[in-house]
Amino acid sequence: MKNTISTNRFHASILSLFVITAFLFNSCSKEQSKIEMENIEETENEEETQSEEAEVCKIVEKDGLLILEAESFDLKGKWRVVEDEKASGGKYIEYYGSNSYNSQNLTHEISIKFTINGASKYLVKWYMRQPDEAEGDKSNDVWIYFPNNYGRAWVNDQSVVLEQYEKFVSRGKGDFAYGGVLDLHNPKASSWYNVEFPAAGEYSLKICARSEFFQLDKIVLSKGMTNEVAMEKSKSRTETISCE
Ligand SMILES: [Ca+2]
Repeated sequence: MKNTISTNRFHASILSLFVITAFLFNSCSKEQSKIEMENIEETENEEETQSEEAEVCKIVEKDGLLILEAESFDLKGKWRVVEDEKASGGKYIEYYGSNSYNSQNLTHEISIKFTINGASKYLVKWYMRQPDEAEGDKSNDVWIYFPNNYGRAWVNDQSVVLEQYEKFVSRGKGDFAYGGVLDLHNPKASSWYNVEFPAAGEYSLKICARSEFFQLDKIVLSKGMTNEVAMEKSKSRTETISCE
């Protein structure tokens, strides 16, 4: 009889253990399934985010013109965007810091990235403006540089590789004026600004502030046309953005 009770208790214990194990296993499975579902949802969300992030937009050339709106530059220091219906894209940028005539103050260095389709040479011009109250050649220049030395000047009948920031200058009031030449100091020379890209790819342009209250509307890189045609064609054109 005693043995029977013990046996029954033993069976009951085994049964209890089985029920508890089954319950725990079931709970764990549910918890595991929940975690797996959450993981799947997270993965799906990540994939959605990635496909949204996958669209990359680039500033590209169109009809021989690569236009860089000044307001698309990554601004740093005392540069600000100003809205103006006279400006291309309805905006220009203005430098409101101090003059920096002898060297570059990198606090006010700004840059922009763009994409070139193949090896090519461009003429570099801009649309700029001086404030109405600016005297003579005040507020009319910047420091300019294409990183990796793609810029070229023409000095003493020779092509010169531009390895550092150089002064770029022109004049204009009222409407934004097309123009821009290099004002080199060693040796002293004035030159048009060309840039030669060796292959298709992404490049950048850097500008550093030189004169207070200078206003920049857009940069124009042209190829396969005269300067006059580039001026005419670029007047009403804004930058071309390609997203894929
Ligand atoms: Ca503009």
